Amino acid sequence: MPNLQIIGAPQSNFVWACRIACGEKGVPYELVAVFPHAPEAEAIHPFGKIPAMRHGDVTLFESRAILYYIDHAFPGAPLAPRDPVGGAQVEQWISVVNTTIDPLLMRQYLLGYLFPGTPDGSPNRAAIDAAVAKMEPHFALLDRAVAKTGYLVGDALTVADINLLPILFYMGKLPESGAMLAAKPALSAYVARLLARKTIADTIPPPMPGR
Ligand SMILES: N[C@@H](CCC(=O)N[C@@H](CS)C(=O)NCC(=O)O)C(=O)O
Repeated sequence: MPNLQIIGAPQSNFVWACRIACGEKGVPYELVAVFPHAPEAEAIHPFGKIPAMRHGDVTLFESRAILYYIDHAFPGAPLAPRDPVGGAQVEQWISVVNTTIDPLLMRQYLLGYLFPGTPDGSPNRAAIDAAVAKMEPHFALLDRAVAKTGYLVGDALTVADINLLPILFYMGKLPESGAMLAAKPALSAYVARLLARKTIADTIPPPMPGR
């Protein structure tokens, strides 16, 4: 079987999660660093989004599916509990992050800074301020969730943490979200501890080109 390819720019939180999972499982991979809607992404993802994945004849789109494949197709310590309750709790956290937290924190707030769509390229204050007004409960929820064990599920790293950490990394870099994160001791400690983990420290994304 040829090496697995993760297709997508390293700045994408979803691409980064897939790369961390490869690192944790010891799976060699090639990063095909392309932006959304590049031919390599369009060839696999029906909407041209990133990440996509290719492993021999296996192609996949959607980070959740790619994380599942990496965890289940290769030997090594599981990245999610295999019992129904633990496994369901991992799915619960991935689902709420991907359907509720990512849309607010990344798509609305972060992109309000990075891709503001304003005539002069200045931050899109309307989008940012509207997001900021709703963000605190998200940080409070996550702070409570990791307070007990230092992980979202059980007492070990799972794909739920791998899926969340890239978002929190970006939140630490912007003023309003950085202040909210700093005000949450358990969540701040969680981010600092995970960022020091080799598979994560080794794959910290470069800045967006031109920013
Ligand atoms: N639900 C998808 C979301 C992927 C996604 O939104 N990727 C972004 C980059 S972080 C993208 O490709 N955006 C381009 C677009 O939405 O057209 C997943 O989990 O893989």
